[in-house]
Amino acid sequence: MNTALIDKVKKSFVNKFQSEPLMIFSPGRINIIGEHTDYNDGFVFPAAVDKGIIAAIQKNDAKTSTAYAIDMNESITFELDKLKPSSVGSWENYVLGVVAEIQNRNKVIQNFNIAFSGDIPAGSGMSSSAALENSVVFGLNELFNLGLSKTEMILISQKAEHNYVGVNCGIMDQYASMFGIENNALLLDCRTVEAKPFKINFNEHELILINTNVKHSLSDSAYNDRRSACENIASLLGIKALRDASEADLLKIKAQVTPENYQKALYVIQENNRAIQASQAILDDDLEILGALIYDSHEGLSKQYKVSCDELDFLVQQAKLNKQILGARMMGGGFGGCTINLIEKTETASFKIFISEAYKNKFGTDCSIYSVKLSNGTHLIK
Ligand code: GAF
Repeated sequence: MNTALIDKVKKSFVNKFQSEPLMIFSPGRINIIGEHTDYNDGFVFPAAVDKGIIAAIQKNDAKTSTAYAIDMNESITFELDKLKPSSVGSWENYVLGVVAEIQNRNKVIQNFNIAFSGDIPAGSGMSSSAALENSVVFGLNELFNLGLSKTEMILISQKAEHNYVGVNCGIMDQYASMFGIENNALLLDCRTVEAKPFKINFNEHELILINTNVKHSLSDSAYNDRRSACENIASLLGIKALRDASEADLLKIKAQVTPENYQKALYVIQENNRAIQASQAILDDDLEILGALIYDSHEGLSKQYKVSCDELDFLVQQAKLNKQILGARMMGGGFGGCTINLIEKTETASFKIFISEAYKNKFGTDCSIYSVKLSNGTHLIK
């Protein structure tokens, strides 16, 4: 864990609030495969990583609560019985939304202070937002002995995202961040909200992330639009969610939907199958197949689901030209953020140099490259 970051957050909290806080680590996540399947009740294959949010939290005796975003040097003070969403796009909604959703469940909290910082870049597609939400709900659960289970906590985080942030997200990010297991990825069934852990050791290969460092606007509304398109097609099919449909079912209603929405639903059905096939490939130790599924996932996200962008497509095209990279795809909601790459370890150093230069030449800006370790979920730092 990032001990320098823990020290920084603790010191900032003590300086600002003059009390000893509880310290929480809440990780970001990667996702091996299964993108935009979670809100279709499907399968996803994420893992918590060793980067995330560090939060310091403690009760106070004041009549208000304060949240301090250390990196932005911004704080907000609010009254617990007068909560409302802040402006769109603001970090404040991740905190306020969680507090409001806890109270909506008739759980009683008193005033508190929280300070936080993180080491995942916002917009990288590694879900700093779910990490922050989980750190708040986890911290408040500890402070006020709310007796919430981890599953209740992630449902609160998700509702905060829906009602305060305005993104109708699925449950993948909050689940992976809360329930992560060191060295494991989690094959999560988003209908039952239960996961099977898979120990990940790719031997001569590893996963690396390449961040485009772009986040195109409209991504939140495009996300919500896609979710409603999927739900509309599911109701046309008379099923609860697209997870229950086969390609043959979809074909029967082809004439009743636009070609664009047909492709989107087809993508979801295919991606859901790919997530299950990927878990089998990992069990079989067949990284060639896993890699091919990952490339196919990107193709679908880009051409059928249309949530990629030039920068992500470029990174994946370049990866495809390199035989030592078995698979690459965009990760997360899309329109920017990272690609995830399954690469031979001996190739990583030279590919980093190559792709950094190629990306700079093409877009005039830098990409960033990260290695990540698969980590445990949200927990107290002792
Ligand atoms: C975002 C959402 F928050 C997730 O729920 C998921 O839908 C993902 O995009 C796409 O797979 O991270």
